[in-house]
Amino acid sequence: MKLELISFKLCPFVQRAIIILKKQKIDYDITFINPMDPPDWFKAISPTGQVPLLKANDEVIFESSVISEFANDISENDLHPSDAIQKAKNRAWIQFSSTMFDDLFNLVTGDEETYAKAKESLFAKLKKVEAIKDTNTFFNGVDFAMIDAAFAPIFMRLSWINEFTDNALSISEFNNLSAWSGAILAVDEVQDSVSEGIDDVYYSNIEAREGHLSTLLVDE
Ligand SMILES: N[C@@H](CCC(=O)N[C@@H](CS)C(=O)NCC(=O)O)C(=O)O
Repeated sequence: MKLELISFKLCPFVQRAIIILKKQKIDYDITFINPMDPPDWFKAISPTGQVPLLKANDEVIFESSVISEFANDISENDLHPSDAIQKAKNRAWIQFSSTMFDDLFNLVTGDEETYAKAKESLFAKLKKVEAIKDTNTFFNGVDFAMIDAAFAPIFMRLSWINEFTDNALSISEFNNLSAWSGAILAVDEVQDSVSEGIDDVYYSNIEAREGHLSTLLVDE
């Protein structure tokens, strides 16, 4: 099957799909576009106008969670737990985590009030995840799973922001999440899921947005 992932370098949803494709050792081509100024061919095939979009032969698959599930479905190794209840719980927490991207967007772009509300919202969610996460390396134990890929872009962006500021969004109060974040960010496929220098692009993006977060940046 010929696979082409239509992508945008800074997109956390693209990153989730890339991690699964890499973890499953699936061959694919990657094409970068700017979804804010998409080419006509993309507009013609994308129902939502959003990336990621996966072209599988002549078929179009959209929505990052569906692309990730598809990549898992066509692989021998299942990155979900086999137990139906555990799998459902993993999927539920993946969906729960997706709302954190709205918080991250508001944290990067918002004025002081929006930033404060977004931080409160994000940390209330992290607290809930901390309460159900145990001391296992990954979410389900020693093996990296779909849910670990789903959280990777969140932890990566939090670690960038903490590095760029005086730990403005430190998660050190959450012991289980801190350890889990460290384990996820050390995985090769997670590190390889972003282009080199993307952290600098993220820094520049924070500066360019001129939100409250840009006032917290410390010179590198
Ligand atoms: N629910 C979508 C969200 C994807 C998304 O928001 N992608 C952004 C880039 S990170 C995008 O394409 N934005 C352009 C737009 O919304 O017009 C998914 O999970 O694939």
